[in-house]
Order: sequence, then C-alpha cells, then structure tokens
Amino acid sequence: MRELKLVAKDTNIFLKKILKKQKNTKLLEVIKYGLFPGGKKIRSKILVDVGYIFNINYKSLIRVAAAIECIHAYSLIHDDLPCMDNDKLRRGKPTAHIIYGESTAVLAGNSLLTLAFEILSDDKFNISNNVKNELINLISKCSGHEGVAGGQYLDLNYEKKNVSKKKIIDMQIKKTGMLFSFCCVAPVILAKKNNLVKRRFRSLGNLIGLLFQISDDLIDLKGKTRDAGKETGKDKKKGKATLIGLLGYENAIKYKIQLVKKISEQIKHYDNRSKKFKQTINLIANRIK
Ligand code: GRG
Repeated sequence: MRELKLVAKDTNIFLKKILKKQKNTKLLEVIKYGLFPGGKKIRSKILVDVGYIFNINYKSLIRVAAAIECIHAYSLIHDDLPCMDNDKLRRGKPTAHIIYGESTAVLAGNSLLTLAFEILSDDKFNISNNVKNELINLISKCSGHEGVAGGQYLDLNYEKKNVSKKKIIDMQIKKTGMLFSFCCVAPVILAKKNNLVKRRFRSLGNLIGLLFQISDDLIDLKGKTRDAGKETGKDKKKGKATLIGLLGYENAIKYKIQLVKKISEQIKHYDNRSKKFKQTINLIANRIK
C-alpha cells in the first residue's frame, strides 16, 4: 500500500533527524539497528488515518508516530530476549541480542522507551503543554504494567496452561491493543475532543489490537519464515495461549471477520473521512507478514 510506505518513510526521516542530533554512543548504534529500516509502521498508519478524521496536521502526527515506533521497537527487542521469547530472527535480520549481546539489547530497549518521551516532550512539538502532558501520560500508561508490559507478563505466564477466552482477550488487549489504542486516542487528544470520543477511540484501538494479534497468530500458524521475517510455527511449540489454539482455525477466522465488522460499525459515525482508516483495517485483517 503506497500510503503505508509513505508514512513509514516520513516516520523514519523524522527519527533519523532526531538521532542525528544525539551524541554518538555505542547504544545509539543498537537503537538504530532496532529502528531501521524497521517494520511495516502499521501503528503509525492507524495514527495518521485517525488524525485525518480529525484534521490534525501531518507533521504533529509523524512526531507522535515516531514516539510510538520507538516504544514498539523497544518492545520487540525485549520480546526477543532469551528471558522472554528467545528469538533469533526479527524483521528478516538477527535479533539485537544476537548481534550485540543481552545486556546491550536490554539497555538499547530502555533507551528507546525514554527516547519516546524525549520526542513528545520536546519544545519543538508546537502544541499546548496540557495536550503534551496528556499524550505523555497516556503513552506511559499504555506501555506499563496496566498495558504492554503487563500483557507481556501474562503472555509468558500463560504458556502451557489452559487459559479462558476472556483471559486471552484481556492479555492481547494489553500486549498488543494498548499501543493501537494510544494511536487511536492520540489524534482525539490533539483535536481536544471530549472524554466520550476518547473512550470510543480507545475501544476502537483495543479491537484493532485483537484483529492485529489474530492475524499475527495466523501468520505464525500458516506463514513462512521467509515472508514473515521472523520464525513461524512458534506458538504451538511454546504452548502460547492464543485464540486460534483455543477456538480452532475456522472459528478464529470467523472471530476475525466479526472484529472487522465491529470496527466498521464503530467508525461509521465518521464515514466521510474514514476511507483510509478502513483500507488500513483491511490490510491488517488480510496481511501475510
Ligand atoms: C513496555 C513496550 C513495553 C515492552 C516491554 C517485551 C514486552 C514488554 C512486550 C512485548 C509486546 C509484544 C512484542 C507484543 C506483540 C505485538 C506484535 C504482534 C508485534 C509485531 O508487530 P508488527 O508486525 O512488527 O507490526 P513490525 O516489524 O512490522 O514493526
């Protein structure tokens, strides 16, 4: 998709500009390894699509996208560590800990998290301090123990256990949904909309996270390592708690279709400006890598 590529390019340009101004440390090399050329930038694309609905200026959206991609890159570096999923391949190349060693990968991950806060709190981000603060507060909440880190904890703890559908959904919303949720709510914050709109977009982000995760699990089940850029077939080996594992392949596909319908239903209020958003949702639902 041409527009996804454009968002990815602009986000990378922004990140490179920021990093160029920083001191050249060993960790900076690892940060760059984690960020570039990087992945699909699907979170950034959702953020830009929702930003379009609310008529938010593109430059601001790309700054927020860069922050979210730093946190995402951090989560992937840590997710691949031996103490977590112990993966050797990511985005078609050896994982950070394979190249640089475990402790360096941990520290580069930590530095990527704080880089996200640097990007959002920067004086050059020309928005009111209240709005800036709300964005930083939300991104922090989404990343911590109530969000991505908490979801990762559950993911690891549910391995090789019988886990209910409700618990799997809760874990996936935290692990994967919270960053999408941030991407859906951040433009609403920038547009200074009320709490009701924020809640609506938060729930939309959770649904996108579930959709994204089920597509990811399907790639793990059916996809090829060469296409995915990471080892596939791991979930079964590791005894991961997934909806496919619980419901079976056919029902998981049905569940995915229901999610797409729910998302369309929730966005219909913004029909005239949500065409790009819907295209991205279809891309997520039908992705192969
Ligand atoms: C607090 C952010 C944070 C991290 C620490 C390690 C950890 C806790 C969380 C791991 C979360 C994680 C890896 C969730 C899986 C989400 C997922 C399916 C990621 C793959 O995303 P893609 O396909 O990746 O968008 P690309 O490579 O395209 O960017």
